[in-house]
Amino acid sequence: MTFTLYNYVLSGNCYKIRLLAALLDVQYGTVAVNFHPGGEHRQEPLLRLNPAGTLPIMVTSDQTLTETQAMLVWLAQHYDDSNSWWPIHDLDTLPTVIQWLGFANRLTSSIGALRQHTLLNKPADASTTRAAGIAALRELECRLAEQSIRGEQWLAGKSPTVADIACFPYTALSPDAGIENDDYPAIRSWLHSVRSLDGFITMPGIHELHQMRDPAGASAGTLRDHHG
Ligand SMILES: N[C@@H](CCC(=O)N[C@@H](CS)C(=O)NCC(=O)O)C(=O)O
Repeated sequence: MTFTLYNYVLSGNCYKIRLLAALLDVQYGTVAVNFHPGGEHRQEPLLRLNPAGTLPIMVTSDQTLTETQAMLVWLAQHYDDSNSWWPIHDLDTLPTVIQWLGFANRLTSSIGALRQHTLLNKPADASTTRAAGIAALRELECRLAEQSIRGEQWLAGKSPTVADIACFPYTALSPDAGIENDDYPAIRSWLHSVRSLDGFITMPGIHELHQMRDPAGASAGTLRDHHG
């Protein structure tokens, strides 16, 4: 077995690992954790694996990882022979990748927290997390628009990296938190690029791209194609 993922199907962070594993065609074992309503991640025996009481947890043959972004790097290092997902030899791109891995934590603590508040009634300061989530989306939109002017469609460099996978789930899931992402064209185009990757898998709550409400409201409740 390559690794075991302690997994919750509705967790955006667990999904990052499932997604990159699917893109790299890696087989692995899962342990389903009753995150809600069971709260198993905050009890023994899981607390012994991760004292922080969070998911995902990845157990490999020689280590236990409890930070999602580190797990993405581990996966890419072990299973991406092209070294493009974690461009360890591209010293111009690597710092940018790390920058956006850090940014992914901001998406978790803003949109991720507000989504849990909205869907699972977890405590959160809704107006602060909402403002932080919108600020993060605006920042992401600026970056992706700049990249598009350079003729590049990914967060760092010319091909997708772990940074794109780290930032994808909570951006795509933002409507679950009550933050629409339709109004960000560069983000929409990037979401489409990620969804188009060979081997892409989805998760509940990630909406089909190109399906947007008619802005004029002419045909309320219907969806229309919006190819960008
Ligand atoms: N630092 C962790 C945080 C992950 C995280 O926040 N996970 C959420 C689920 S997506 C969690 O377990 N939250 C604990 C809780 O809400 O009880 C990482 O990035 O891997």
